[in-house]
Amino acid sequence: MNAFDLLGRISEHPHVRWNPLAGDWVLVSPHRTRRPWQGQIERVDDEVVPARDPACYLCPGSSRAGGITNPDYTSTFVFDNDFAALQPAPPLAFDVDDRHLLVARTEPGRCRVVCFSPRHDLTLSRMDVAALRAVVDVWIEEIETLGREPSVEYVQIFENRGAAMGASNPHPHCQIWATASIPNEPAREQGSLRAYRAAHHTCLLCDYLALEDRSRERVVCENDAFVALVPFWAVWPFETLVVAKRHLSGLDALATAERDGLADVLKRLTTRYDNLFETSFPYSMGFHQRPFDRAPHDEWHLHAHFYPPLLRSATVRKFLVGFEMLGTPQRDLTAEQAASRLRDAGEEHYRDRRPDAPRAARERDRAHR
Ligand code: H2U
Ligand code: ZN
Repeated sequence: MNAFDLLGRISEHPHVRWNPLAGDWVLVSPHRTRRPWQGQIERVDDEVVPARDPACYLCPGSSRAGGITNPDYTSTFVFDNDFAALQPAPPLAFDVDDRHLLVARTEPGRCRVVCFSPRHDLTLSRMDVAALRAVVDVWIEEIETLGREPSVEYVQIFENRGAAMGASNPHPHCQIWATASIPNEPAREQGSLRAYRAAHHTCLLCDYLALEDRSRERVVCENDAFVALVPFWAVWPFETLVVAKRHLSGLDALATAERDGLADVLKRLTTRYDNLFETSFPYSMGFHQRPFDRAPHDEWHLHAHFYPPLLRSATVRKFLVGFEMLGTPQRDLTAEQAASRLRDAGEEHYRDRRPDAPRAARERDRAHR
């Protein structure tokens, strides 16, 4: 039996799947899903968030820590994190290695905060595509500026959305951390991408996209520039990978139409996420791309990971604990089932569809468009 037919038959049985990017395994236990997925999906009304919150330190005109006042911005707004985890010039520079057991060095870096919108109550899913495109442009400007700094080797853009993922504030924003070395996750991926290229003379993600394009089982949505899919090796229940269709090493290599394509796919995917449990869907997301060490890095293929914690409803989340902390991450729902549910979730936002959506929120949304 060929691999394609075999893969179609494994979905009923416990098995492990290989993650070729991270270089590790995930345990899939699909027989356990018959139980939860026949249950009713709970609907939880979103809390009504005001369009502007005087207590929010990200809103236009607000005061931040240290007494700085935000400008009256009308689109995006970027600033240096007042509580930065990294400093550009740490006071003590050191590099120690005691028998390869006690190893440490200073890590200079910069931390930035990007507000996506002056509106306190929006999310990527509720912003229009033109506003999302402005966010894409800011990301590119930031990586270009930070990537030029001699001490910067990697620029990590990430968004923690929702209290479930530890976001401190509902105001739509992300963070950018520029570091002097490559963080663990992109470093692992770089090793995998390089090894694959050396062995096959092709790109791991280009080859993977071709397989997914043929089967269509795990594709959620796409446009000319990007595909959003549930990776075969997904760990989080509704984890997705947003992959550039063209072999590009970073956001800064996106052509104009591809930048539009990124804004479009982000809007559509986050809308599907919100629709899944009719809630403002929490997640951590971020881009992986080449480091800024001035080497060409042809092995890199631009992509974003979305890691949402929700499993069964707006109130039931997945915990990576027990066997998953000490052994291997495990999932019940298969990647194929998750992709099918995200396809079914549709791209008309539930708040536009649902007559009982909070009235104030509806009116504000209308005023915004
Ligand atoms: P998170 O919600 O992802 O934590 O992002 C908010 C960031 O905003 C957080 O990193 C910063 C915090 O350090 N912040 C400021 O820079 N200035 C402030 O006045 C409050 C919060
Ligand atoms: Zn705000």
